[in-house]
Amino acid sequence: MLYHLLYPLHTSISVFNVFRYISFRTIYAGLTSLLICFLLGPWVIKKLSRIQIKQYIREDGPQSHHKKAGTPTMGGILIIFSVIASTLLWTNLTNTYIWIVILVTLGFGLIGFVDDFLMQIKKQNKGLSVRKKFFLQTLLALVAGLCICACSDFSTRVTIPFFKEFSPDFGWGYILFAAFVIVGTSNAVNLTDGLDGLAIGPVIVVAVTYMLFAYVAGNVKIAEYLQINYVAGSGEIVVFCGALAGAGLGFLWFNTYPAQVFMGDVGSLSIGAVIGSVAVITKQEILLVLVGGLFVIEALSVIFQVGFFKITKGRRIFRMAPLHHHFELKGWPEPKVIVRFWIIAIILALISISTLKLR
Ligand code: 57M
Repeated sequence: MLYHLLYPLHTSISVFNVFRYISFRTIYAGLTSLLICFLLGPWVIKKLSRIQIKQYIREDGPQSHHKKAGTPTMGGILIIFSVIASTLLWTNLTNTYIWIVILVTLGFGLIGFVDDFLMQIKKQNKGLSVRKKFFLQTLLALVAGLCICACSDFSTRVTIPFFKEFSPDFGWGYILFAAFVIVGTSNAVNLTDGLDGLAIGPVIVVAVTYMLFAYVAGNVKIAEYLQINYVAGSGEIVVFCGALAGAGLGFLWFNTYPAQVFMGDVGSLSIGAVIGSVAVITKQEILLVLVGGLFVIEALSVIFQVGFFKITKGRRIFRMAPLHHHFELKGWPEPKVIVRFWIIAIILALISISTLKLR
């Protein structure tokens, strides 16, 4: 909105020319969402506590989690609100990709909201059934994939990291592929969100990394120089990633150990899905496996644990899945698991960025 209101004034007041720059708008989008979280955070937490939106803790979980009972959840509402408000203020609203990421955030947020809400009604740690949740996620992700593919000039070629020339064209299959990326990331972030700040830390890292990828993909000269797929209009996604990173930092202020609030499914499902969408739009879809490698590791630990448990009728690879519980049960204090996982997320992001050159 600010872009549309103030940039046109640059012909008479030259200082408004800064609104043209993606870098300027990204910084202020980040600061705006951060400020919204800081200002509204205490009020939202108080409100959630007052209306009894409190986390139910599983009996079978690590002992250390029982003291977390009663922590307000659904703090994701704060993240979604600040990201969207900041995006509306600082992006070019004629950009279709911006509306797609807004709709994905709201749509997946709604699924998470219903899930969290049902948990509150049932007064136990179970919301929507896995089947229903998966169906709704897939439906929405297919719509998002279709909208992305319908954008003019959007290529259905997939970028293969480390290969300059090889970029297979998935054609209509790209919609299914995009939906897979979006649903997979949504669930992987959800699984990771089991310790204070564990998910939101890597979300910030991933948002900052995709800021760079979106900038590169949206700039015809740099894209050509680095020989990566150019995506016209993806530059605005940089501003969105800035808003996401800022909201992540603002939320972390309250979610850091010992957490005053959890994000709930409303937060984890929507943030995960929008990260998947950003990866698709910037055409760094497969690289997300590395950028968001921590989420992948957590999801794989569950897949292997459940698979092994079923095949061997009761034996386990890890003390408990997802992986963060394994280290907790080994006796690592919670902050140690969290910070070490963050360090891994940063290392993976740095390696991913190096692929821009390593090709
Ligand atoms: C939800 N939710 C947290 C909070 C957060 C298939 C199976 C592996 C699924 C998995 C599962 O349900 N995962 C997704 C994870 C829960 O947090 C809430 O959920 C939201 C995110 N969706 O925002 O509202 C608990 O996590 C802790 N927490 C924090 N700090 C935070 O900032 O401490 C969350 C955020 C909270 C709080 O304790 O209550 C969750 O873990 O439930 N299931 C599991 O993760 C379970 N694993 C399991 O059953 N493993 C089995 C195998 C065979 C599948 C095994 O290894 O034997 C564990 N979950 C819990 N306890 N809580 C089991 C033990």
